[in-house]
Amino acid sequence: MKRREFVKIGGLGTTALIIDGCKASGNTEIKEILPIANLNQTKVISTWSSGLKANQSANKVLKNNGSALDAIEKGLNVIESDPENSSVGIGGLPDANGNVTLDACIMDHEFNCGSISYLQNIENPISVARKVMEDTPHVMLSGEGAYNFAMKNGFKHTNLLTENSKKSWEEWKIENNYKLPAINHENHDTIAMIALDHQGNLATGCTTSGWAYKMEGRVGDSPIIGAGVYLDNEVGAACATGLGEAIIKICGSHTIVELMRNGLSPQQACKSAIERIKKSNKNLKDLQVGFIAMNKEGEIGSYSLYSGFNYAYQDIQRSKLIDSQYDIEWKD
Ligand code: SD4
Repeated sequence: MKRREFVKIGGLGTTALIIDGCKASGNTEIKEILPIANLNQTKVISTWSSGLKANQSANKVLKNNGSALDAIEKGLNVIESDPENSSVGIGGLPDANGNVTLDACIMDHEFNCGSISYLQNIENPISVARKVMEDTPHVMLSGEGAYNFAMKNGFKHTNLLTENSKKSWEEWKIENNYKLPAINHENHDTIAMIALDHQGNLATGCTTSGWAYKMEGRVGDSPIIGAGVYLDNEVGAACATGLGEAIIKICGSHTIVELMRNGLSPQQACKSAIERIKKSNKNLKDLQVGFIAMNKEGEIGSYSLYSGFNYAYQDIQRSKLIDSQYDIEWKD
């Protein structure tokens, strides 16, 4: 890939967002051009197609001059409360013992961050993470402590295991004899989001029930600042989805922000992080990872190890699902 994706095409403040394709061969191709109004407008990106709905809610906040941080919380709340999404909040697939355990984190433009891990029975973990950030001297609360903190702060005890998720778990126990399913190209839909507000501030967050049928106590990348998300308001933000164990090993989101600091576009930085995923994992089979990133100028990018990853883009004019560029074509 030769150059960055965002170019000016006119003298009237009009710009074009060019999302270019990077195939494993290294060929560059222009995939599509989305005209947008100006560089300072608000925008939001989030992982997977469920991001379309989350972006809408985030965009409402941004349109009303709200902060990127509020947009992230409101956007992610929508998916956490949606029982149809099997990787997040209510309806999330449980661990091997049948307990839905949640990981989430949030970060603002001033390096403030909050996180919860192994939280159970709370519908909106991203809001608990925000409370940890704003109302405690800590960054991360976990397990029972996180639950007790949530209860003290007015969150409601909620059963997150829906009939559908319970049924899937029971079938898994019988059919797979407790063998963990791989996080591959199609079986995950954790939501991670980046928003840019009218003040030019970024925020990011991520929320998930993690790897379906994981070992009891397992925590993934999603609540780990630097792995699941990272943000430096002078540079940009990045976040991740996919196999948390692989993302943690390379501090995925932090790596991307540092690469952007060193001059790479969001797209180039995501691609480079996927190269590191390849280098740091001997067995790439059944290991999907996808990154999305946005820099301070509002340029966006994404890259995944395998085909099949997509992300939702929304600005004041349009909402769109974009197929991510990737390294390897998935073949069953
Ligand atoms: C995890 N990264 O717990 C999460 C899973 C994920 O879409 O992203 N699923 O490892």
